[in-house]
Amino acid sequence: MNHAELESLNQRLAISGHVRFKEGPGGLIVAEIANTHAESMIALQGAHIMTWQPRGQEPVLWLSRFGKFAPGKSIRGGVPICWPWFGPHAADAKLPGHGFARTVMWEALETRALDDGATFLRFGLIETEATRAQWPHASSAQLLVTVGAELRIELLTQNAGNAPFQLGEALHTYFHIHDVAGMEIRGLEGCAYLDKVGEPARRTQQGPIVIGSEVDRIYLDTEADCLIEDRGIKRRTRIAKKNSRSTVVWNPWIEKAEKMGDFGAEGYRGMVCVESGNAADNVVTVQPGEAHSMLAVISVEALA
Ligand code: TA6
Repeated sequence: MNHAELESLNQRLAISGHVRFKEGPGGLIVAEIANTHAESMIALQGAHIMTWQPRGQEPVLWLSRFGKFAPGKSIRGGVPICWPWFGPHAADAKLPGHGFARTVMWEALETRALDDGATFLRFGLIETEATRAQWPHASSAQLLVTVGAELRIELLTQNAGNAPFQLGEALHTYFHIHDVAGMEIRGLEGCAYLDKVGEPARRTQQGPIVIGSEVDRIYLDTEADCLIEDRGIKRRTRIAKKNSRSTVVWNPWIEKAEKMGDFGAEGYRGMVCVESGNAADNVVTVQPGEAHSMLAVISVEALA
């Protein structure tokens, strides 16, 4: 985006005391939000929420210091959008894992200063020949974000065609934690999950999730809130959700993080992914003319 385009974007959508657009890392255009409740940065590429930090709190999202910020490259951390499929493409392994939404350009469609002091932003995925070649359905995707004392993220998919399509999706959220050894995840006790580490297997969660090695699990048929309890900074992060039947929990641990090359040596210790989505058995059929909306609401509270 050239300077004049950035100027026009700010003329249309900047709101003093809430949001302005600027060139961010790697030359990516970002919306910089700063209001009385929180600060946040959202890249237009992928409508990628990179940061969210409520005032007086440590960052809630983890963003790798070793991430590659470049056009077409997925940002390591924050909230990558997995859409219109989750994981490898069901039929064509050459297509990008987790779909294309997180690496293509989205446009800022709307910004609003809310009465409670929060900031609302709406983004739309920009379709191209390349996206239509991967996803030959008449559809649209929008991301509606409210940055306040909570972070509300709604992923809205419309089927504008005359045939149903199967949708896989996830808000692949990376959470900042003090240290993985001092953290538990509650809310998924008793849930069935697909264990993707080693031989794929179906298992049932016994008790809270404690992480001491690679974890890569798709919890199925659950609409439960998840609670990340971080003893290191005495904070509980709550992930509530609507119209999401899968929750993915992931930590790459040492070897996989090293192989990925954008975690840094100790990055895996300071993060965990808890992803609200619809994946595997829970993919969604969107009927012609229908809209499907998945919502995640992230909030933090003191851990007594
Ligand atoms: O959500 C967990 C997962 O599917 C892992 O298997 C791992 O691949 C992770 O996503 C990150 O994928 P990415 O394509 O962003 O490197």
